[in-house]
Formats: sequence, structure tokens, C-alpha cells
Amino acid sequence: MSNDDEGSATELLETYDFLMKYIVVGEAGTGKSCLLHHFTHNSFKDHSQHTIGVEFSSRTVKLGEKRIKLQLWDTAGQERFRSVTRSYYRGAAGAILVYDITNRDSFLNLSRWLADARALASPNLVVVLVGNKSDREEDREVEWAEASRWAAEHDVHFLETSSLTGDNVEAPFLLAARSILLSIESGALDPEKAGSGVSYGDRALRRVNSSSRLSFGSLSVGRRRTTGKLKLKDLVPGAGRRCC
Ligand SMILES: Nc1nc2c(ncn2[C@@H]2O[C@H](COP(=O)(O)OP(=O)(O)OP(=O)(O)O)[C@@H](O)[C@H]2O)c(=O)[nH]1
Ligand SMILES: [Mg+2]
Repeated sequence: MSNDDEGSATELLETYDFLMKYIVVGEAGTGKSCLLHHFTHNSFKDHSQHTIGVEFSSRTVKLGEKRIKLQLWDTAGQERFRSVTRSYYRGAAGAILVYDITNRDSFLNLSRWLADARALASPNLVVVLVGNKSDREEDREVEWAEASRWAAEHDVHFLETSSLTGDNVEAPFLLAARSILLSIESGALDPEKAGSGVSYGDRALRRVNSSSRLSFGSLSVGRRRTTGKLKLKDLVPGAGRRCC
């Protein structure tokens, strides 16, 4: 159960405004499975083994008034699974691109992972670059500034995390969700379009049924623009800290 859902009624677990598909990609051993585990279980995954193919999990999060169910596809980083895992990229709205700050090779290979994701996922794919294992500062091989530059050059968000301590582990997922919501708000992304990686949840649909206007409070779909802006610091814990 997610942190946000603890203590909530069962109905809230089942209802959401949007469903978003995410893929988690990057070299083997960078900590993708541990990052996801911390995000979904709020604890470090002991004795993590290489992922075989793909593993699926989900978590519902809250951004402002919106409930968003994230479908999370954890992919294997090992080369031998590449063709299998690529087939899961299709229709992803968000990609969490992970490297290990103590392993320079995992950083140097990022372009390949990004190119694959951009080629195969949703055309509006939102990418968050994650430098994991920030707890191992003494073994650092990739400086924050260098990764931040790479992120800016490739038009992706960036932050560092530690799946071990839990530092910043929620931020990449919320940052991507926020960015996707803003694309919906601006009209750039249509959840009703096949392959967008996003669809309306039953909570949103129920509101459509009970109202002739498709409205999501601060977010609106269609021509109507929002009045209140979603602020990153309100939505993403730890945002603004080592994040661009
Ligand atoms: N110190 C530290 N170790 C970590 C962290 N995240 C993961 N690890 C360790 O890194 C190793 C690999 O973690 P995984 O999550 O299995 O890596 P992966 O990216 O899923 O690997 P594949 O499934 O093969 O692609 C494990 O030994 C973890 O204990 C972290 O934030 N800090
Ligand atoms: Mg794994």
C-alpha cells in the first residue's frame, strides 16, 4: 500500500483521476528495482537480484487534488534482455532513466537508453534522469554538475536519489506525473488518444457522467485553462533540492 493511501477508505484505493504508464530503464545494477521498491514499499530492498525481463508494480499518488495511479514497469538492465524489455516501452508516458553515481559507465551509456525510450514510448514521453546511490559520496564517479548539464542538453529532468536511505525516492515519480499533468492541462497531451500512456480513471469518468463539463478543479481538459498553477514544491517533496 502506498504512503498516501494509508488510512484511506478502500474506495479511494480503487479510484483515481488518471492512469499513467512509466518505464524504469538504465544499466544493470544501477538500483532500478531498489528505487521502485522503496517507492512502493517505503523500505530498502535487501539482497536485490538482477531483474529477469520485466516486473510490474503500481502505486497511487496524490498531486494536489488529483489521484494518479502509476503503472510501473521495472525493466532488466542486462543486455540479454534488451529485446524483451524494449517491447514494454510502447505507450509509456514517463521514463525514469537511472544511472549509478559510483559507476561512470552507467552514465556514459545513458544516450542509448534515452534513444530507445524516445523511439518506442509515447511521443510526449517525459523523462527524469536519476543518479542513484547518492549515499555513496566517497565512491562518486559522476559529478552532479556534469549530470545536470547532460540532462539540460537532452531536455530531461534530473535529480539524485538513494534507494538505501530513501532520500528523494518519491521525487522522480512525482516530478514526471506533474509534468505529464501539465501537458494535459496545456492540451499537448490527450489522455483519450491511444498510445499517450495516460488514460482517465474512473474517478474522472464519474465526474464526467455527473457533469456535462470535463473539469478537474485546478486542471481542466480542453480549451479551458487553469486559474491556479501547480507548484513543484507543493507537489514534489524534496523538489528544488538538487533537481532541475
Ligand atoms: N549503496 C546503495 N546501494 C544500492 C542503492 N540502490 C541499489 N543498491 C544496490 O545496488 C545493487 C543493484 O540494485 P538493483 O536494484 O537490483 O539494480 P537494477 O538496476 O534493478 O539491476 P537490473 O535488474 O539487473 O537491471 C544491489 O546490490 C543493491 O543493494 C542505493 O541507493 N545505495
Ligand atoms: Mg532490477
